[in-house]
This record gives sequence, structure tokens and C-alpha cells, in this order.
Amino acid sequence: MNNSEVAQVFEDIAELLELKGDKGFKVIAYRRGAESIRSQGRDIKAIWEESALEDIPAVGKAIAEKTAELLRTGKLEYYENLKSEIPIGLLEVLKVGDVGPKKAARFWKELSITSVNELEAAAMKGALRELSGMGAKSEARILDNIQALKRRQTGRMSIGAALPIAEHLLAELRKHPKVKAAETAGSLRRMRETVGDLDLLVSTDHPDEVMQAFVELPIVGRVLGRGDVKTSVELIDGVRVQVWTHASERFGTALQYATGSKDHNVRLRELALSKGFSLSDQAFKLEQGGEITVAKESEVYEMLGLPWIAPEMREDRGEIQAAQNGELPKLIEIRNLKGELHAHSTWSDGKNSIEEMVQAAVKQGHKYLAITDHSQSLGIANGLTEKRVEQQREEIAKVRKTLNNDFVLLHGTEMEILADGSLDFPDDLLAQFDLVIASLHTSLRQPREQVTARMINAIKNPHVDIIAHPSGRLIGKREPADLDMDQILEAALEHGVILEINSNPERLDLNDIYARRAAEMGIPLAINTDAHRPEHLAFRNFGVGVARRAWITSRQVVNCWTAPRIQKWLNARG
Ligand code: DGT
Ligand code: CA
Ligand code: ZN
Repeated sequence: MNNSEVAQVFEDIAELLELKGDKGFKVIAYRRGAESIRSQGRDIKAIWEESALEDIPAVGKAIAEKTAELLRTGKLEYYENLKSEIPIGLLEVLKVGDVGPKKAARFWKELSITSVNELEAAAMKGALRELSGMGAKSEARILDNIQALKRRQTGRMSIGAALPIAEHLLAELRKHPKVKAAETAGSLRRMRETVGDLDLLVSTDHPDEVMQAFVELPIVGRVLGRGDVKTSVELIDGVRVQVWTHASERFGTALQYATGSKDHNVRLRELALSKGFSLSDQAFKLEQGGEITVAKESEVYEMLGLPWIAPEMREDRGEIQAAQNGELPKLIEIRNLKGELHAHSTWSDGKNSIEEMVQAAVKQGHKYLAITDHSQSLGIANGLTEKRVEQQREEIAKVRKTLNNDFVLLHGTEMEILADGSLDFPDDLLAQFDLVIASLHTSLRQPREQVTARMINAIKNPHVDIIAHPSGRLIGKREPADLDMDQILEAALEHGVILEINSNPERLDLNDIYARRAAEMGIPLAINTDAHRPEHLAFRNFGVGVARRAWITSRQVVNCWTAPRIQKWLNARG
């Protein structure tokens, strides 16, 4: 073990003791000792061999003995004992901003939280605000801090976290009198599921003034680099941002370049060269000298004899060839969506009543909404028993009476596919729902054959209409189930089952790759938000992003159907 590994053990001990409620000199002693060992200019092992551990400042008899035990055996009994008393995952929880040992210990004792993921899940469910001394605000802050921690650890953030930050920065930039236009570029504009850094593009004739104003924004933590065209900063919560400035007459090439992807750009530059241009973020340079600047991005493609290609398609997945052949699909847009087919209410783990969810859907401009609460075996989500399904049907009937003729409320269920492959409700009950979603929430780690067979069994049931979030992944948190997707897609096609693109930015499931394959095969897709509260209905933006990355048109998405068409389709399935 080297100095820093030994020091880490003592730092852990200090934190574990604090979690136990110890806050006296012992905690301080371990911290000081750790710090001192870490900053020794000499190898701790050499000092130990000289029997001189106690000469190290802040290292007394107790720490010296423990250090010796660590160096001799690679282990420390005292440390192992502490770890068996206190879940080690709580040390990660302590890395979340605003969470000290006292709070972490309460989360553990009162809510059985032993890891950052469990803390996040509890915060999302609104469970933290129920603790005394906590509220909705401190709960939201903890969620933000968890995001920041994950960014520090993985270097990438979810698009759901990135987009609001980018929108805030764009709004600030657009307020500046010298800014003519400001747009997002990079992976965010392409709607990738995770984003490394934010790229923002500004059109201005006064780059210095604009950059100066930008780096002075209170949200900017430090400046990493400042150039003529590009400034890189780190925001106070660790998010990295690049701002590029260009004169408006060069904005077209600049936006195209900064949007990427790198691979798409490489292809485009090759195409330009074959036509006698060299293409950069600044201009088209001509072989015989001189340059052509373009203000609009579409003109970049026009110069190369291509129609404009949507940013979501720019991944070098055949889009340039499709553009050359005049075969670009007319991608789905948010305004094409007419309804929501997956939403929860307080009947299971949603936060709002059926009525409130209906109002929210109407406000989104939807023409229909399916309430699809969980089924009985999902106890943690307060799943509905057969009896409660009947009661819910009565409430749905009541709410329907209050609705205008042009809005349709569907009574659905999100039914568990159980670990043994059977379904959570019997067929005669399923037949009484307007819409049946089947999904996996448990035993996702089963071997491939087993978990695939479970899913296929659900697909084969004639009452099942939609498979929700097929892989079960949570981005950066839980790996997808090991499904044999070839088999799943074949089965969905054969049985006419709809596959969902779940729009929650934590899920985005199907992902762009499988969504594209499914659509190409002719499997109908749904873009659903899985809303557990009204604000979640806005997640459809991300689901549409996935669909566009999957080259999907409105004709392939059932949420673009009218309510009567959906109803007719559902009735025909029984
Ligand atoms: P990210 O940030 O990792 O999520 O991914 P991007 O795509 O935003 O990539 P980033 O931030 O490294 O660069 C922004 C854009 O700049 C990228 O989409 C295309 C362009 N770019 C960066 N490096 C190169 C390069 O070496 N060649 C070309 N042609 N374009 C580049
Ligand atoms: Ca980027
Ligand atoms: Zn759901």
C-alpha cells in the first residue's frame, strides 16, 4: 500500500465514525493523521521499516499501530469491523453536496438509504421532503448535487440535465445587445443521450465584449481557455461549456462545424474536397484562391448539392448517402404528437390525481391520455389489486363525464412481467382494460435466455398492446437487461405489439439504435413519457429526439394517430 492508499483508509475511518455519531477528537485525529501521511515526502513503507511511524506529525501510537497492521497484512481489523457496522455506500453519499454525516445517517436510519442511487431514487419519489427539517427545496438541491457528483465521476451528463443549463445560458447570451443570434451546437443539438460538454454558438461583430460578458456571468466558475473564436469555461457546478463566436456572414459554416459529429464533418469535408472546396468552420476555400462564406447552415449543404440534414441524423450512419439519393426521411416533430399512452396517478406511484393528469395533458395540446398505473405485484409502487382496478375504472368513468367530446381518457395498466415469466393479471381482467402495457421492473439481471423468454411470453399475450421501456436500463445507473433483441423485435413484429421509446431522460429506452431497427422492420412505436407528475409530460421532447436520431417519421409512431384511430386499433386487438 502506498501513502495515499493508507491515508484513504484513515479518512474512511473518520467518516465512518462520524456516521456512527462520533464527532470528538478521534475523528479529527484520524483526519489529521491521514493528511499528514498523504503529504509525507517519503514512502510510508520505508518509514515503517525504520520503526519511525510515530515520528510523523499527527501520527500517534494508535494510528502508527494501525498503519503497521495495514502495511504488514494489507488489512485492518478495526476498519473491517466499522465497515460491517455501517454500509460502505454511505461514504459515497457523503460526497453529495449538502449531505453531511448527520443527514446521511438519518437517510440511512429513517429511509434505509445506503447508496447514492438509493438516495437519488428517494429524492425523485419525493421521500426526502417528508423528513423533519427537510423540504421540497432541499430535496431538489440534493438531486442537483447528485447530478454534479455523477458528472465529476463520468465526465458526461444526461441530456435532461444539460438542456435546461444550455437554455439558461442561451437566454443570457441573447440578452446582450451585441449578440445577433445564439444557438446550441455539439452533441446537445444532435440530442445524444449524454453530453460531454455544452457547445454554444454566438453570432456577433463584437466577440471580445460578448465573451467578456459571458465569463462574468455568476454561473461561470472559472475560465479554462480564451481564444479568438472559442472560450472554454467551467460552470460553478462543474459543467464545461465552450462558446464559439462568429460574424453573422460565417454563421452557417460555424454552426455546421460545431454541431458535428466529428465523423459526419469528416465525410462532409471529403465531399467538399471532391468538389474542389476545402470546408472549415470559417468558409469554403476555393482551390484557385478566395473563399465563399455562408450565413445559413442550409447553404453549407446546398453548396455540396445536398438537402439540409437534421442535426439528430449527423452521426455518419448513412445520412450523407441518403441525402445524395434524395432518400432522407421526413423526421417526426413534437407537434405531430397527439396523445400520451403511458402515465401514472396517485392510484399507484404518481403524484397527481387522474383529473390533474388529464388537465395537464389537455394543456400540452394532447387529444388523449392513457392512465396506466402499476399492477399488484409491484408493491413498492403501490400497484393495483384486481379490486382497486375496478374502483379505478369507476373513477375513470366519473372523470370522463367532465371531459369535452374531443378528449379521450383511456383506462390502461402497466402490468408487471413476473420473474417466472407469467403476467401479473389474468386474461379476463386484461380484457377489461382499454390498453395494456407490459413491462419488466424486477429480476432484470436474469440470464439472457430467461429474461428474453419472459418478454416474449408477454409479447405473445393477445391482450398486451405495448412493451414499455424494453431494456429496463437507467442511464449511467443500471445496465440494460441482457435481452436477445433480434428475438424480441421479431416477436413484436409477428404479434403486432407496439414498442415504446420511453422519453424519460434517465431511460431513453428503446435507444436510437434499436428504435431505428424496429422502425425499419415495420414495428409500430410509441413515444411515451411515463409521467408520474404533470411536468413529466414535457419529457416527450427527449423521446422525439431519440426517434429523430432513429430516422423515424410520424407515420411510424402511434402517438401521431388520432384518438379514434387509436381506439379502433385497440378494440380490434381485444
Ligand atoms: P461531446 O461533447 O463529447 O458530447 O460531443 P460533441 O459532439 O459535442 O463533441 P465536442 O464537444 O468534442 O466538439 C464539438 C463539435 O466540434 C463536434 O461535434 C464537431 C466539432 N469538432 C470537434 N473536433 C473536431 C475535429 O477534430 N474535426 C472536426 N471536423 N470537427 C470537430
Ligand atoms: Ca460538446
Ligand atoms: Zn410507467
